[in-house]
Amino acid sequence: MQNDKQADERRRAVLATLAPGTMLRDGLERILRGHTGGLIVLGYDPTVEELCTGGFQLNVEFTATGLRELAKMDGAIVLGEGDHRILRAAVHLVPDPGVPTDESGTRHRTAQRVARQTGYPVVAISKSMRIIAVYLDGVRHVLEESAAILSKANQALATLERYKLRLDEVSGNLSALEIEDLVTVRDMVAAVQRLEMVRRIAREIEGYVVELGTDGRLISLQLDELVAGVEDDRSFIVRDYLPDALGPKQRGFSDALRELDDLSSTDLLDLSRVAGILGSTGPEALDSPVSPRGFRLLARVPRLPASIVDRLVDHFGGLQKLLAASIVDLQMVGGVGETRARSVREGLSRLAESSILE
Ligand code: 3AT
Ligand code: 3AT
Ligand code: MN
Repeated sequence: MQNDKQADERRRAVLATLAPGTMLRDGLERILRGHTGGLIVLGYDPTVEELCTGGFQLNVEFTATGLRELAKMDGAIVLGEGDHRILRAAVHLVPDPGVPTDESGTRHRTAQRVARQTGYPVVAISKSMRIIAVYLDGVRHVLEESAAILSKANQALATLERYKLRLDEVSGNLSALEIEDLVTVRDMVAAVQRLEMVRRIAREIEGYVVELGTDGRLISLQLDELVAGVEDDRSFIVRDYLPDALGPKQRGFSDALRELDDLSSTDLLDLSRVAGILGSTGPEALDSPVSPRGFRLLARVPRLPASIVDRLVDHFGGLQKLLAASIVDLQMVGGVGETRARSVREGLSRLAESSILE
């Protein structure tokens, strides 16, 4: 799971350097339109040097037009890592023939082998199929046209919107139950589950945004708006309900968040599994009553700094006590003067009024 995540991060980082709007992508598109094909290694070190035979040593600044001109020659182009300086052109690459490849054409076989052998990404632009592909540790990833990615991204955004509506419902319901002190593990876990589902689809859309580069700006704006506060709410809810000390291993707050992250999509649908991560196990765990500490609702009180929220929760120990606290009680907490006490009191009362159970 952790390895999957690292591979995914790396894939995104590489795709970002190849996304529309970058000079590199501009160069690749020019080669594609020029129908010459191309083979480009995105990094140079002694391992790459050993695979290079023939060609020309250049070491010149990268330009998209330069890249396209050089691709008219047979052979491969080698760019520096990061700055993409054009180091060598028209080289014949001779990777170890023992490195496995499932491609058939010589350009693509070479690209896959060089990527596996050197660890650098290698781009192959096919002359016959008119496709740009990047090999990352031997895995082929086709750079699709923005229109195709956009349509997938829009579909995912529509799903996200539906998920978000459902999340707002579940989370509003939880707030109302919290105020009445009627929460069961099931209600709390349902909100955590929905938050996690929204995060996951959002993460998928972030991937499209990376691949879209400058073409993904509108998608990115819509995404930001839909997921505003979701990340925070997820950690507030865990801080609200995670029992203080969880067994001898002292599983803490960040362990719980990571375990939620690592849940498979099937396990995420199982409320008992999610409840387990939040410290409720046993046959009737889902129906047992629980009370929040108050982090999530206090975060909805305007202009209240996180440090004060922490102190308030520390002092009162739970949401019910906070709701019952008078302005004088609130002022007992360090850093809370009369004005702030009043605004906390009013903020909480407003929340209580607005979330009366339907
Ligand atoms: P042309 O004059 O362009 O025909 P060339 O020496 O410039 O020949 P290219 O690099 O254009 O050669 O390669 C043309 C094709 O030759 C590409 C590939 O299908 C085939 N080819 C080249 N090297 C090998 C090889 N080692 N094994 C099998 N096929 C090869
Ligand atoms: P296309 O889809 O036809 O573009 P391919 O994988 O079928 O790619 P080819 O065998 O047709 O590849 O070879 C096309 C060119 O790829 C020929 C040469 O300029 C380049 N090429 C192939 N192998 C190497 C290599 N080992 N080093 C440098 N350039 C190579
Ligand atoms: Mn070919």
